[in-house]
Amino acid sequence: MKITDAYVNITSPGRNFVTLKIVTDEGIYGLGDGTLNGRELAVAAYLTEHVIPCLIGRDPFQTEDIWQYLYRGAYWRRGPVTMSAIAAVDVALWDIKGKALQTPIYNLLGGRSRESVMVYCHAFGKDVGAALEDVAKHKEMGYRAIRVQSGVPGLKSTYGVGKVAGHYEPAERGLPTEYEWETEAYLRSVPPLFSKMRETFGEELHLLHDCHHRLTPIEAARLGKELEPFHLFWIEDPTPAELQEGFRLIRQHTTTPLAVGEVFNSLWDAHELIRNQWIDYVRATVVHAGGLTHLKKLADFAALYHVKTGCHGATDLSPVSMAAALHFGLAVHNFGIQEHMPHSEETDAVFPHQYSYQDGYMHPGDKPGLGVDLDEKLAAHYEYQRAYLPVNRKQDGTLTDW
Ligand code: GCO
Ligand code: MG
Repeated sequence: MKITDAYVNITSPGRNFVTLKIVTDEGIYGLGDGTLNGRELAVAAYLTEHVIPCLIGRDPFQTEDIWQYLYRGAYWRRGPVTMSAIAAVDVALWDIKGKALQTPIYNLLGGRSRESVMVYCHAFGKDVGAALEDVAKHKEMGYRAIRVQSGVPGLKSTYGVGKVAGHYEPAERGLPTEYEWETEAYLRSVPPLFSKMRETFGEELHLLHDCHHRLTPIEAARLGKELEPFHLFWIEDPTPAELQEGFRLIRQHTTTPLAVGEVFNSLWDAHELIRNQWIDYVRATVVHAGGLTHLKKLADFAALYHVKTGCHGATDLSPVSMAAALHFGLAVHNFGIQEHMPHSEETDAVFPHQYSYQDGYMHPGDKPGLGVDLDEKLAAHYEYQRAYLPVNRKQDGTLTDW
């Protein structure tokens, strides 16, 4: 089998998505997601200008060699743009392989290690009362694991809390929105939020929380310690992770489990974190960390150190990525949990898919390959619209991490 053509599709059914389609001489094609929120066109250009010309004529079964060719062969390694582009190629090739062999991708990754994968959803509210209501609603929908975010008294906006109830999409069209941040107010607000959650919902429900890179290690250590009585499943991205050693300090002070890595591009971003057992869950995803070929290596490395997967799954990861994540989650032994932020109806219509949700669990479906398609006619109705993630400033105007 040979690759005869490949092209990038850019569509915006409510939000932007970049999809790579690779076509073969046997008529089988594969899809890969290359969406990088707020920087979509950089990946699209990387693919069109620099990657696609090197793919034509290659054997799509050579996922390892093609991965190495694009990674080592570029000389310039890693980074979100490069690794998302490599991921788009890699996943499209696994899709082709699955279709050609007439088997779902999970069978090519080791087969089923479980019946289905536990997912967590997002609940939020402008205050504790509203967050409680939203958690109750999601519990009713069968979710066994719920991430909870609430507004911070004194701040006009914060990460994870939508302007309207029930809908949160951080990227906005137009230029970046500016958010406001005050660490002390935030640190005071989180323990009472989770105290109320446990008081209301008991111990069985898994509760998660995303700090979204906003704390220093010692602040994160304080938060983790104060949350210990409420037995969280994890706190996520407590501090920016460029300095992997920062996690040593957090770890020395708290038994609250730590998750990190939605912005990681490769195993090297998590190497020290895993090797030193400073984290419990690694959140690197198929799309931003080089595809299934690389993420499988990362997961296998993490398994040696009791670190489980907890892959990113926000709406900026297209249904193509969601399907890949579910095949991966069904297969890898050290799967922990998968994030599930359902897409809009428009997005689901553009990407018809086999995966399904039931009672807090998801399954990728048993169709050969990924089990996702791209309706190119429908996609053409939704033209790309420039959009950005917000930026964040402290109350004195200093730019800080969003
Ligand atoms: C999450 C993430 C997202 C990111 C978003 C950025 O845990 O789901 O933090 O909400 O902010 O994916 O593109
Ligand atoms: Mg997050």
